Amino acid sequence: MARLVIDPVTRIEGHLRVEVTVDGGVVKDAYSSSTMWRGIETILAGRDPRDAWLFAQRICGVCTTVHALASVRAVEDAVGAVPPPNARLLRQLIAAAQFLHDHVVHFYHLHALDWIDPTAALRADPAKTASVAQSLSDYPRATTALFASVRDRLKGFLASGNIGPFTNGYWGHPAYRLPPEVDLLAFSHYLDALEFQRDYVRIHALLGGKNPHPQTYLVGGMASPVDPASQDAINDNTLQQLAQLVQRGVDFIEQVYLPDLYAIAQAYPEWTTYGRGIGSYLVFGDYTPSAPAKGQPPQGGLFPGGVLVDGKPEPFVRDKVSESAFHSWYRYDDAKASLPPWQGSTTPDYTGPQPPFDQLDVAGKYSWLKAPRYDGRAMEVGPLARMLVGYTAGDARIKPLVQGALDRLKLPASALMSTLGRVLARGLETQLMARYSLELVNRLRDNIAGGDLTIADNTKWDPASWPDGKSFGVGFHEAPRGSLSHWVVIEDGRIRNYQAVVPSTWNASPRDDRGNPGPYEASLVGTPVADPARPLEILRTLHSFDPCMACAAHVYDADGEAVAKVLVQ
Ligand code: NFE
Ligand code: MG
Repeated sequence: MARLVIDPVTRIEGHLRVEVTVDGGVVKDAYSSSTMWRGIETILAGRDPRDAWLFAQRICGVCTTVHALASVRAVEDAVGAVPPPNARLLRQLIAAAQFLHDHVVHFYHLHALDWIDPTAALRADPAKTASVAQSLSDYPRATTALFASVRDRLKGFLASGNIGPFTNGYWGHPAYRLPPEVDLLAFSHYLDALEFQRDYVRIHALLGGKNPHPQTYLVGGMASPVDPASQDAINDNTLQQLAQLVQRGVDFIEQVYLPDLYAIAQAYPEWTTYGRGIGSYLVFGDYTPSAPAKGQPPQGGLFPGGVLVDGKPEPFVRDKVSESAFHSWYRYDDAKASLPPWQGSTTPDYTGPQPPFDQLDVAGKYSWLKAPRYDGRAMEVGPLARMLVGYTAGDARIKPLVQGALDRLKLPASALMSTLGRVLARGLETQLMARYSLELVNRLRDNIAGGDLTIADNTKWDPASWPDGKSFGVGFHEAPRGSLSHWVVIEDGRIRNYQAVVPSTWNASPRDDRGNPGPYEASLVGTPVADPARPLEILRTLHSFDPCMACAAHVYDADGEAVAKVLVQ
């Protein structure tokens, strides 16, 4: 029995540590710990609720914009402001751009190197690579000369000894199994994806002034005027640029991302049997034309809301959400309580060992993440949850999309509940979002052309117009990593309590007061580990969730120290 510690888990955002026990080459038990805390919830207490989104948005620089959106929605829900159609469309367009950008960054820059070995790509034949590429898609950058030049660049880069994010990769690990030509093809697309992601966020510059952290939100609507004829507003020229960028997104997803995803999926069929996880899924629902009802998530949108408990569909019920801090470094008055977010508290209470240390006390508190629960259960949120809930509900867009992918890979639907299923679901919903973005541009154009230039409901700007006494608001959003909610309590024009329940908190959650594990913890059990000093397989499953512990400066240790520590017990 070996205890394996991976700290930091790299190629993610923020600080994640996992401790696993490995026996007979298989993970028997796992503990997930976030080793950082930033305290935005406590920073928000006492502030003007109209400013909250500016602070909340700084929770993360990778899932930029999503916390601004959840925050304005929460405050609008509390004070009764209803954003008009243009504002709702602009917000969806900004969020959709984020969604596409984030998933492309994840697939190529945060996860692909778990499946492709760039050192093996050096053995590829550029002419064969070109014919593989041309057999997979119509993407024009697929010539022998291009792949020869990429291979030479890669060779020079690896020989330079200064290989940045590629340092300490587990290159040559027996779990890498792609043909060298597919390694070279995917690596070439890794480079193309850098350019794509840089260009695609121009949508945020056009609609939000900048990226990360677009600046045009407003409680009640948006602060960016729309006027087809004005140079100082979102105008016809902006709409044309948006349409071009969005079309580029559709092309990149369909010609590059999805073909690469299928090529990887076909090479690693056993990864549809590992990484199942908790087996229950939660989706709030989002991307809908209408404004949400008071205290409820957006209904009837691109992503239908719902819950799957051990395969059984149920409607989402808001008041079943709570957070336990039994194994988390926070103090609750009643340590065993699981608190609904409006009654939640954030009082830090670090009781862990002082560094340097070998192991966390996993019988006690061991993470800066609380344990969100739905009706007392851990739930997986994110792409797989969205695709499974939509598929099970027979959603008109999601069902055929998922069925088509399953048929193509000759897989049963149950195979989706796996490491590779999570990666596949992310690719499929990226395609869905790319096509939906085209619709959004058209709807915005039509709405403006019809003469509606309203961008905000200003009737609830003045705190004198807000409800007397305490008011409660919740803002739901389906962020790239999953279901996000911000919960606010307002009194006398000030924030009395602010709680964010974030996708990675659901997925990376520690155990709760009843000892039930979170999704990362459950998903690692049963994962094979061929070489405990190079736990590539554990990274595959963890990265399939796209972990984010929150945005923080994070340095990969180029000497390899403390990246893996194996204790034999
Ligand atoms: Ni910082 Fe995020 C997304 C949110 S998950 S990446 O998507 O909310 O913690
Ligand atoms: Mg929180």
